[in-house]
Amino acid sequence: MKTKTALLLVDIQNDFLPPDGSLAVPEGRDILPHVYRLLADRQWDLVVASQVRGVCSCCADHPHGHVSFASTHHAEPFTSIPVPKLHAPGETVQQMLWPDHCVQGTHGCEFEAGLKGKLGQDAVVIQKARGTNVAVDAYSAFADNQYTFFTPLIKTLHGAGIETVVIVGLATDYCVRFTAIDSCKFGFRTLVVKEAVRGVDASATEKVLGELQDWGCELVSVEDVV
Ligand code: VGL
Repeated sequence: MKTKTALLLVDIQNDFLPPDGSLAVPEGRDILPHVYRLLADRQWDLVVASQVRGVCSCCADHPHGHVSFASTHHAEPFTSIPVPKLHAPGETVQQMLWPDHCVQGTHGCEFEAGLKGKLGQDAVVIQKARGTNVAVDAYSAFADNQYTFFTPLIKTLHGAGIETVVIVGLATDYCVRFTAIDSCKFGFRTLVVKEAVRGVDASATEKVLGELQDWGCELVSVEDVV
C-alpha cells in the first residue's frame, strides 16, 4: 500500500521573493515552476502551506516589534545578537536579525500570487508560531525556535494519516532546514525537493542539504515525486 503523502510548501510569500520582497531569497522565483508542477501533476493526500506572519515594529496596532526584526533593536539586518531565552531568566539565545518582513496585513505577507491561485480549497494553511509571540522567532513550521509553542501542523499530519512529507519552499538554510529536521524528528519520511528550495545564503546550500541527509531526509527531484 502506498503511504499517505503530504506536500508541504514552506513560506512561499512575497517578502521572500525577488525582486521586491523585503527579505528576498536569491533566485527564490526559480522554485515556482517546480512548485506549480508538483501541485498540478500529483494528487496529494494533503497539501499544507506554512506562512510567516510577523507583527510590526512600527505600527500603532502592535506595541512591540518582533524580536527577529533588526529595526526592533535599532541594529543592522543580517547581524546576530543575544536575546532573552524564554522561561530561563538570565539566559540568552543568539538571534539573527532580519529586515522587517511578512508583517501581517501587508502584501509581503501574502502567498505568491500564482501559488494562491493553485492552492486547492482543501489546502491547509499553517500560521507559523511567530505571529503569536513577539519574543521568539519561528523557523520551523512545527514550532518556534525555542520549542515553547507548537503549531497545529503535527496534529494536521497525524489526523490525515500522513507518513511521508515532501518539502519545498524558502529558505533552504532557515525555514526549510528547521522544518525538515523537525519532520524527521517526528518520524515522518521526509523528502526535500532539490530544485524547489533556495537559500538566503546560496553558498551554504550544499552544506545544509548534507546536514539534512544526516538527519535522515532524502533529497529528491521533482521527477521522483510527481
Ligand atoms: C525565513 C529568515 C527569517 C525563512 C524566515 O522563511 O526561511 N528566513 N524568517
